[in-house]
Amino acid sequence: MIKRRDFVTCAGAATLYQAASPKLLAQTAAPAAPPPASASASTTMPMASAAEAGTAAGPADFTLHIAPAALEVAPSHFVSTTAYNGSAPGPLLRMREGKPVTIDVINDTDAAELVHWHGLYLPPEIDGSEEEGTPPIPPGARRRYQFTPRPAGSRWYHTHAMAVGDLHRSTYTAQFGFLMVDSGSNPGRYDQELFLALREWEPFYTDQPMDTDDVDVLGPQPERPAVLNTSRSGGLEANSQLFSVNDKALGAGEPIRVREGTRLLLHLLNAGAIENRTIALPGHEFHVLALDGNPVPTPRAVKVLTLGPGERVDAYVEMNRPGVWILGSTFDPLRRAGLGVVVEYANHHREPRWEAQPGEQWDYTVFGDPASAAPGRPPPDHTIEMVFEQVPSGAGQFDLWTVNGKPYPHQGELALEQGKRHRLIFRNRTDDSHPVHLHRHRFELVDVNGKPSSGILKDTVIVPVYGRVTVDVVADQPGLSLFHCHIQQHMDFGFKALFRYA
Ligand SMILES: [Cu+2]
Repeated sequence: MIKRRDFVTCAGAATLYQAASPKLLAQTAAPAAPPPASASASTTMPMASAAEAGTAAGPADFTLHIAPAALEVAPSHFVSTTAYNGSAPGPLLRMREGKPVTIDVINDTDAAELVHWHGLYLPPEIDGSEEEGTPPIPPGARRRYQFTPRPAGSRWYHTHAMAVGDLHRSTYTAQFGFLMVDSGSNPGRYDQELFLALREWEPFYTDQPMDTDDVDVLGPQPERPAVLNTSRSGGLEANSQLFSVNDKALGAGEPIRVREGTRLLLHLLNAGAIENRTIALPGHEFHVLALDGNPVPTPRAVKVLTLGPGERVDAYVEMNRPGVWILGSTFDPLRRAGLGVVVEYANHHREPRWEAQPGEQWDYTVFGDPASAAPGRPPPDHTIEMVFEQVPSGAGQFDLWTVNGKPYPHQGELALEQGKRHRLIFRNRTDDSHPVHLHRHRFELVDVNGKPSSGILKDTVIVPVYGRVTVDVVADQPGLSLFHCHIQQHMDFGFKALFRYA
C-alpha cells in the first residue's frame, strides 16, 4: 500500500549503523532508574498558580524543567528540540500506588505548555488537557502538581500542547518520559529492567506518496465503504527520516548488554507522534505481561509487537540465543533509518544480526481471557457509536478529521452516566489506522474487527484501517475527559471529543 506516511529515504540512512561512532552513552543500556532524590527541587521560584500550589513549601519529589535541548541522535547529528531535564526520555518518575507525590514543572520555554500524565486517574484540573480545564503553564512559570498515583502500572507523561502546523511543538518534540506506578505485588523475576521508547525526529510535511509499514490493511475492514470517495486529493502529512530508540538511532548508542540465561524486562513505549511501529528481536520472543501497564489475563510469547503512539507493552525476554542482535523495526527502511538498538551478549562481538519476521501479526485478543474462562460481562447500560472520517484537504493544506461528522468541538453530545457501563463502538471509515486514547479512564476491549475479547484493559487502542473496535468503559471518574487520536496531526485537525458526566 502506498501512503504518504512512513516514507523513508534510504540514501544515507542505510549506512547509519556502520557509520556509528563507538561513543558510549549509557542512556539505552543502563537500567533507567534515577532515584527521586536526584530530581529534587529548589522551591524559591514563585508558584505559577495558587490553585495548584502545595500547602507546604517543601521540596518536590520530582522536578521537570521544560527547556530547549540538543540531542545527539546520530553521530554528530544534533536534533534541536524541547525536552524534560535535557534528555529523551525525561527522568523516570517512579512512584508507589496510593502514596501522594509532588511534582514541580518549570516551563523554561517561550510558549505555554501542558504536561499530561497518561494513564493515571487524575482530576481534570491537573490531568494535563486544556480541553478538560487544566490551566496551561505560562512561559517562564512554575507549577506544582500534587496527586495520589493510581492505578499501578506503566504510565507515561508527555506534552499535551497543540502543534497544529508547527512541527517544533507538542509531541513532535522530546517532551516525554516514563512514569511507573509500582504496586505492592511481585512483578515476577527478572535480572535487568529497561525502558525503551520508540521515536522519530525532525519531522517534515510532504505531499508525496510514500511507503508504509502499516500491516493492518490486511484486516477484514468491516467499515470500508462500498464506494470510496476519491473526489479530492489529500493534504500534507507529517513524516520523518530519522528514528531512534530513546535518544539514539540504531548503532549510535551503547548496545544493551546481556548475559546468557538472564531475563530482560522491557517497558516499551511508542512516544512518537506519527505512526504505529512494529518491532522484533530476532531469535527471541517477547513474553507479554501487560498492555498499557495493565496485566493481561493470558500472558504469552509473541515474535512481534506493534505499538501505536501512546501505547505501552511490558514484556520479558529470555536471553537464550547468544550473539549480537538488533531489536528494531520489522520494516527495513525504518530500521535502517535508526529505529532499533543493538542487543549484545557478553563475550560476543560481531556485526549485529537482523532476520526478517514473516508471518506473525500483532493481535491484542490473544492476550485476553480464553472464551471458556471468560467471566460473564454485564450488558452495557448505554451504547455510544463513534464514526471516524477524513475530509481530504478539509483544513486548508491539511486533512480534517471528524468524529460523528464533526471536528472538535462537539455540542456536548458524548455524555456518560456515573457508575454505568458504556459500550463505545469505534468505526474507522478512513484508510489510516488510529490509536485512540481516552483520558482519565481505562476501557476493556470487547471486540476487535470481529474477534471477541475479554479482560484486556487499555487506555489507548489502535482502530485498524477501515476497522471496528468495541470497548466498554465504566464511568467512574467524574469530570470532563478528552478522547482523541494520538497521532498528533489528526488530533490537531479535528480528531478529538470530550466526554462529560451527565
Ligand atoms: Cu488518527
